[in-house]
Amino acid sequence: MATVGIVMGSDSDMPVMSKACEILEQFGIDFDIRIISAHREPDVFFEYAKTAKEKGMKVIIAGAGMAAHLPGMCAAIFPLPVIGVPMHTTSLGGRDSLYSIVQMPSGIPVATVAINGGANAGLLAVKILATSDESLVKKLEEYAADLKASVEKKDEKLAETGYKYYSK
Ligand code: RP5
Repeated sequence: MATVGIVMGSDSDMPVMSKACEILEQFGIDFDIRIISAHREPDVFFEYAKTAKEKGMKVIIAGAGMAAHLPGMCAAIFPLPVIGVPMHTTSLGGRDSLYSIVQMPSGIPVATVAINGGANAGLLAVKILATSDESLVKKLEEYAADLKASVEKKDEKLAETGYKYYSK
């Protein structure tokens, strides 16, 4: 049984959605993935969204581009949190996807991340699950500490350039 469902409108979304997969793997969270087009196969989509909760999913991460209705329609049917990932598009730079996903009517929220924000979608799913799992909180704290250490490392390298370095 997967705790997180990852669904996307096309295989062209996979490079972005794979970032969410990587994060969930890193945190040891069970997930499954599907390509489902809400527009081109509404019956398949409806079955997916309708049965997700009984299959054990706690969060759905849905990525889509252009007239990106997949996340919003997931949120209309699935009673638990839905995270929307707007895809970058060549025609409108992903604003089309972003506006389609973020501008949900009152009562049906989708937690929308940045355009191409697959990694943050994964992290947000982890944070939602961490509200009832202390071991995930610990892993999130370690993740944050690693991020800090990586910035400090970059800062130290900068000091080696020979440019006047701002120090306290
Ligand atoms: C959306 O249309 C998909 O989510 C994808 O981002 C976009 C383009 O799909 P393809 O033309 O690559 O199948 O449904």
